[in-house]
Amino acid sequence: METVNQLLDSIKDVGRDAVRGGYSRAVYSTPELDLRHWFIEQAQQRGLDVETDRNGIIWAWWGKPQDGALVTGSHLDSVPGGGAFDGPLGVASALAAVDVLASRGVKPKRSLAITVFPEEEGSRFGVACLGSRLLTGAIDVDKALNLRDVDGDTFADVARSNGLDPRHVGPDPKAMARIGDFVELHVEQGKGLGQSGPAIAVGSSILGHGRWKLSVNGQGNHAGTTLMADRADPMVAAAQIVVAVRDAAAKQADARATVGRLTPVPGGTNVIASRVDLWLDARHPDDAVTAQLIESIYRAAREIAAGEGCTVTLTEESYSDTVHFDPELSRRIGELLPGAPVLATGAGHDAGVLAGHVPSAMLFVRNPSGISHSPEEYVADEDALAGAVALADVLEGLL
Ligand code: HGY
Ligand code: MN
Ligand code: MN
Ligand code: MN
Repeated sequence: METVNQLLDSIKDVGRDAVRGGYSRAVYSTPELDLRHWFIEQAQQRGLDVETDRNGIIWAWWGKPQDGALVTGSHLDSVPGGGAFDGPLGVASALAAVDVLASRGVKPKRSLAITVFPEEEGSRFGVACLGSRLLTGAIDVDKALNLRDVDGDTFADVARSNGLDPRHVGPDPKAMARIGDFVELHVEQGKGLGQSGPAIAVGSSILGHGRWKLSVNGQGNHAGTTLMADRADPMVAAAQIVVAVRDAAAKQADARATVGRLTPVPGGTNVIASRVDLWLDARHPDDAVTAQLIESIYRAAREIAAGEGCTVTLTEESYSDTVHFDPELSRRIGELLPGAPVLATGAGHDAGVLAGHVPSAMLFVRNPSGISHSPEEYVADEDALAGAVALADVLEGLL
């Protein structure tokens, strides 16, 4: 059986993005479907029984599907131009951990399942952790089915063309009952583990985080015939709003706010845009502070837009409160990984969505630079191996 590094190496060419660098593996795109097939093959090679549930979550079972099982897993979709480890490290480590448990002759007292969640990044339909939100009922099903990708395809259409029945998408108490404990291993996103010392940390909490869309409406017009004094140019307002977002977050200790995506409509070089859509990602440990931050950003945006003869609207796309992982499960994991530091994370995860419903915990594997959502994301081979063994130790201790 391959090691975690060999497993990752076997998918290193799937979904490479020649333009952005890194990987672009949007949910239900060809690369992500190829990775799903890779996972299913690897699981079946290990004698795991594989099923895909009504929300497109893949479950690979060691032992018969049962309530109260031990579940580990992550995701295979990526952000555009993402790194090689965000998601796949957790999935590959789970496969490698099953090999370690088998080589140790472990006889599980309860079944173990490896899960792969769809649309963890929300890169295609705009809502992060869409699969686990559907599973737990954390998103309105109609809202989910009507989410659209950049081509205008709805999640319902794309789900249907990938074998799901939109009429059955949504909360799945039967599947939830199968999760006795959930543990997700993930590449560290940030610099908590540093360059030396333990390579594996135990997660404590996930920062509250949300996504909002700001639409600046102006007057579309001709770039050559419209005098500067006669313009209501939403791009000029949008540029100032991006800076206002940075300024508002800089005033709040521990706040983060980013405009990672900005789309002028119609988007012609010789056209004054009629509208500019900006997508805001804002995060803070205190949900009330995040709410205030959004209010101050929206106030500033309205003033800026008015100054440019434009208007602006704000809509919330998704929000997740700050989440604390299960203290008892995390304590047991800490005992199984003596000396492992405990780290909070600023990144959202399916483990965070599940944490409101079942005992859920996370392990983080060192990423020396802390850079993630970038082709520069990195895990050294020896740290990836240590992560897979740590996951095996934790699973053995919990089985
Ligand atoms: O955006 C996040 O925090 C996660 O990587 N989906
Ligand atoms: Mn991830
Ligand atoms: Mn991510
Ligand atoms: Mn499409």
